[in-house]
Amino acid sequence: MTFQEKLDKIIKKNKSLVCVGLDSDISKLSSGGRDFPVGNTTEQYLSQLSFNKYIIEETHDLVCSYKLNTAFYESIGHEGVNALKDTCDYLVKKYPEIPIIIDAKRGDIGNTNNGYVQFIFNYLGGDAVTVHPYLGEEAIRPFLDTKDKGVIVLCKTSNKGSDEFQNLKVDGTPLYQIVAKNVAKKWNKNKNCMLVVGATYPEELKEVRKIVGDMTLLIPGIGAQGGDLEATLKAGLNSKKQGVIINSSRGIIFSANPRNEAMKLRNSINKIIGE
Ligand code: NUP
Repeated sequence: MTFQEKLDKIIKKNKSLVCVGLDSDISKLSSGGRDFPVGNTTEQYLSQLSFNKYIIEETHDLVCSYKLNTAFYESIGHEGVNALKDTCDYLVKKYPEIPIIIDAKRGDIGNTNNGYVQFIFNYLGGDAVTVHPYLGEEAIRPFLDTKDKGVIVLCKTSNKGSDEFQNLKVDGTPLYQIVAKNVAKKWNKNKNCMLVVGATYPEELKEVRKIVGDMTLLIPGIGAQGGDLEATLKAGLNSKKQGVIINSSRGIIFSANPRNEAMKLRNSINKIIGE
């Protein structure tokens, strides 16, 4: 099954376009003195794995995917990398129908990318990965050639400074639009490409949507980064009123009630789509 097929299935089953970001920053897990229910007990001081299990159990029927940003695991060394792997194993075993996006923002020369492919898809069992486009299609080939896996290319990122390069004009066209065009028209031979566009840039999102047709877009920036949900959906939905994966990490996982937050986001999206 391809990433897109897996995604389409779970969107239908859970009626959700919400991707919960398991950005389980260790410094936030051990503070606050909050109790998290874990199995039949409660724990105050959590490992990344037990926190992730808690979030997954609270939200698995409300999401279309989970996104793990490797930074939050790599930052603490082997314990974190083990937690990343164990969380993926937990999802693969318990909720194999839910796609796992590894937000690793990789991209090197082709030979080196083979190593990333091995780690992210074969070792971790991820279904999709985020990559930088800067080295070009030829270098990204090892990712693109994994036909069943999703390759999500950074196009217009949500951060304040993303204009510096991404909006530079090349022969009159902003660079992010050239990325969108090349990925949609040239890189997507295996129909496994997607793009990242931040919810903080609805105007640019609208332009990207025009260029890429119905392609799926991963959209972070809702929640903690303040992106406007309605403007995002208006600009980002495709002709089938789908084609977006709306990510929220901190806004859900570190809220007082992650299940309620995930449900609120799912329902708000569905309400706007239904209008
Ligand atoms: O443009 C991007 N913006 C962004 O926030 C591309 C990303 N991959 N992300 C990631 O999405 C970011 O690194 C983090 O993992 C998540 C957003 O988290 P939050 O702001 O919802 O907590």
